[in-house]
Amino acid sequence: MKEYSFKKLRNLMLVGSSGAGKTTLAEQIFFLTKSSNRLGKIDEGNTILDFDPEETAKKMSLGLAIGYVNHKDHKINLLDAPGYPDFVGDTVVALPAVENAVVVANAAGGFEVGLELALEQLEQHKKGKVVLVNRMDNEHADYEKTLEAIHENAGINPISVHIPIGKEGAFEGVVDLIRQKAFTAAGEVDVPANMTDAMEEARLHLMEAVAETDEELLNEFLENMELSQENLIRGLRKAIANGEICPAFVCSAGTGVGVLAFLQAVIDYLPSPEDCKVMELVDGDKNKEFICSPDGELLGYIFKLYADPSMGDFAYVRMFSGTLKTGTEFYTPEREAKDKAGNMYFMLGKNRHDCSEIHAGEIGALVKLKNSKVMSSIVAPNARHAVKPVILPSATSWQAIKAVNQSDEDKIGSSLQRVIAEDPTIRYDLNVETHENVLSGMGDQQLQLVLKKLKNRYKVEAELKAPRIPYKETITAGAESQYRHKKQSGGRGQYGEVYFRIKPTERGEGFQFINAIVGGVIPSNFIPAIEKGLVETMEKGIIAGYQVVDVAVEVYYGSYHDVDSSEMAFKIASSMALKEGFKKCKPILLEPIHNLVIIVPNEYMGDVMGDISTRRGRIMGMEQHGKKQHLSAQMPLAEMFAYYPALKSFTQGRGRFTQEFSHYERVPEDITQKVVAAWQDNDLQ
Ligand SMILES: Nc1nc2c(ncn2[C@@H]2O[C@H](COP(=O)(O)OP(=O)(O)O)[C@@H](O)[C@H]2O)c(=O)[nH]1
Ligand SMILES: [Mg+2]
Repeated sequence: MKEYSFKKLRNLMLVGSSGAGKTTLAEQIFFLTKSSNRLGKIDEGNTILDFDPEETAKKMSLGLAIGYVNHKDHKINLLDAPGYPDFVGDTVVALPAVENAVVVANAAGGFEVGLELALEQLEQHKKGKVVLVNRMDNEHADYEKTLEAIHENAGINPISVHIPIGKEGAFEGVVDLIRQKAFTAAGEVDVPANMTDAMEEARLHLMEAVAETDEELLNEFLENMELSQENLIRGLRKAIANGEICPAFVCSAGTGVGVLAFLQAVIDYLPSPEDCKVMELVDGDKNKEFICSPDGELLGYIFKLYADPSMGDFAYVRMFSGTLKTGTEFYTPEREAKDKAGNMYFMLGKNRHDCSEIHAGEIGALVKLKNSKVMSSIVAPNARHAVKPVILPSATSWQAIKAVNQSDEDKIGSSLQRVIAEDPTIRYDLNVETHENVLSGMGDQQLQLVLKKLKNRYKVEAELKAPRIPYKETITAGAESQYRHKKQSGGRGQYGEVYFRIKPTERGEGFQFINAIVGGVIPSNFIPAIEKGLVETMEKGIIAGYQVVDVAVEVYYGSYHDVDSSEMAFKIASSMALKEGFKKCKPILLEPIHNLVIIVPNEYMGDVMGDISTRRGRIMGMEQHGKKQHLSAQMPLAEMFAYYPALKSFTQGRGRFTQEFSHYERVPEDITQKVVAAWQDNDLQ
């Protein structure tokens, strides 16, 4: 297996709207570089990267796929990220694995939602950012307009390095502004005469942009009104690697025009692992610098898990430093565990090519890891540092999940764990208050896909339904209560009597138990049973079946019987006294309130704000960010379960939000009555 030096490697991730042509582009790259001898088509369901049955059925990518090509003595690894917003987690998690994010934009698509989302994800990405305008052969394709839309809406200013020759059906090549050559079906040729003015103008613009990133270059430019070819290339490479210039290219993945020219630019101008070998790692709560080198200390990162039903889990790994060999032992700090590399592969979609080593700078896959999961770092056995953790987006969709057939209930948990291990934005938790298993994630498509994978891979049928709200019960007034539990007919009797003072506590204090028994009216060995009776009753709920919180109960008097008293008798008395007393204490329900930050383009603000108030939400503040508002709001969880589809529908898909739990608050009277009535009608009692 050939070992590539850092300078001969390029790692790219294709991001952008679903339908922009990322998978088609990868396919065309495989074909043009002869990695594959047939051009796969999305519409025919035979591409190398969209191989999952769900993907070929839907004709769209649902998960990150990887491939690579050998081209002109270089190896180019390609990560194809799904563009649909529900699957954004794959992009976020895999970004640390590449030096370059290639934003693929549809030349005929305007400023698409998925494009906007991809650009948002890249805001944090300090490394190379590239725009590739695709589908230039489509009707209404417009290169300049597409770049302008990106500039206007996202505040990124893409600078052309290639410009198109012709458009739509007549798109036949690109002019390379640096080489001052054209690339067409005939290969590298002279620039057509009618393009020379456009080339000169665009080349000057490119020089100016490069000059602005470096003082020496700026002086040279101001003096000569141009840069030497050598300084232009050196300056451009550095500016791209530092994220100071976002270069723009143009192609048609469908026809292949411009694709090889783009690959040439990838080799010539885009950063390699050599340009990014200084990494910042975390070590405990400190940051530390780490220099990657092919023969240095081990450092890698698992950016994707693919659960193959027959082969087991494939962990896609990016090595930054050192060499991973079959048998290499390593440590994964995120899991605080050791692991060992077994068989390893270079992946081209679902096709795998055995390899015995994955070198620094490379991307490959491992199978049968014991402890490592997605987002695990791979470090030397005695090291404790880790790749900087990514920040996952918070959930926007929730569904309760249960097996269709009761008999699958046991199996569902383990199968689900395997399916969702592929996507760290999905969580599966037992809600102890509502006794439901809740699946949360980034959207309905994503959660539906979980069901399909469960069925196809593990033969488990599950269904989703709206989750119950984890209300809590509490009181607003104090009261006294008393209960005597007495059964003295036949056999051994039962006897216990308690007197309680019940009162509300501050919000969030939970449960307070006060033992104020004096003079042994209740022997001290029964006191724990009284407390236990309270705790168990409060767990089960009293008025609507939800946990009771923020209540103090003082036991101040009672009586016992020498023979008939028992722990059980006192527990029952305690439970009954609480139930009776609680109802006198003006009980209410509390509901979870979440903090939301809603991001919407200005033009939708009116609708979004109106909707928030119909959902019993409160607006807490707003901030202008470019052409968007960041709206802070609080909203009851009950209203949030269905919020994302609604927000998308009246913002043309452009609204987004993040959320986190804030606090519990009183439920309005009318809703409380409904919840209480529903519980009383129900067999949950
Ligand atoms: N005419 C034309 N169609 C394209 C081009 N690139 C992709 N397509 C089509 O656009 C659709 C979506 O492409 P796909 O590669 O799945 O987009 P992705 O979601 O970004 O991966 C498919 O029907 C492709 O055949 C292109 O350059 N020209
Ligand atoms: Mg795709």
